[in-house]
Amino acid sequence: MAEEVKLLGRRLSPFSTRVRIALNLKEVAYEFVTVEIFGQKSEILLESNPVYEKIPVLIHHGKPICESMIILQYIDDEAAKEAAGRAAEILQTLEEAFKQCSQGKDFFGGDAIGYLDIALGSFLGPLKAGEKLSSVEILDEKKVPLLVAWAERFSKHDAVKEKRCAHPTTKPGVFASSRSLKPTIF
Ligand SMILES: N[C@@H](CCC(=O)N[C@@H](CS)C(=O)NCC(=O)O)C(=O)O
Repeated sequence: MAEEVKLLGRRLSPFSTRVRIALNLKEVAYEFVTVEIFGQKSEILLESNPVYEKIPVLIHHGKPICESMIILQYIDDEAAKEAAGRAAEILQTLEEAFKQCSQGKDFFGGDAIGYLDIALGSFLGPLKAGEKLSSVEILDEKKVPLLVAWAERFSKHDAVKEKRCAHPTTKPGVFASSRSLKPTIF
């Protein structure tokens, strides 16, 4: 939401304040436009919110969004989309790095999982969760095919799957450390 964000409101309007707080939290720069709501309402307000003629109205790239709670949801969604976009850029760099490090082999470390595989692979869980929450596919096969294949190999590796295994005698939720133990709880 970096450019062209306008907020139609008034300083003392609590509904406008809601939106200002959300924009500040997400560090979105915006132009605050004080509009007339008493007597003859401002033209820009009538154009942007012709049905209710109320503030606040957020104008993003010329598109008006009305109702403070809907605006908050919109700001949150846009911030999530932007974060996903930034993650996608970083992944492009990693795709290139994988090509160079792996030299056509399965892992960053070559034939076997190395430190770099572990360092990056441990983020795959949160990354997948982020994809679900934002409905944006970050590990996109069309954009980063090598990384997608690597992530699949990495996730299927015994050493990675093992973190889900529990010792038969341990209490639920306590992870076992031995590879030979069979999973009984998860
Ligand atoms: N449900 C709306 C309420 C907005 C609202 O009541 N705004 C007041 C100012 S605080 C307003 O624009 N009043 C003008 C009018 O009712 O004509 C929201 O959450 O955005």
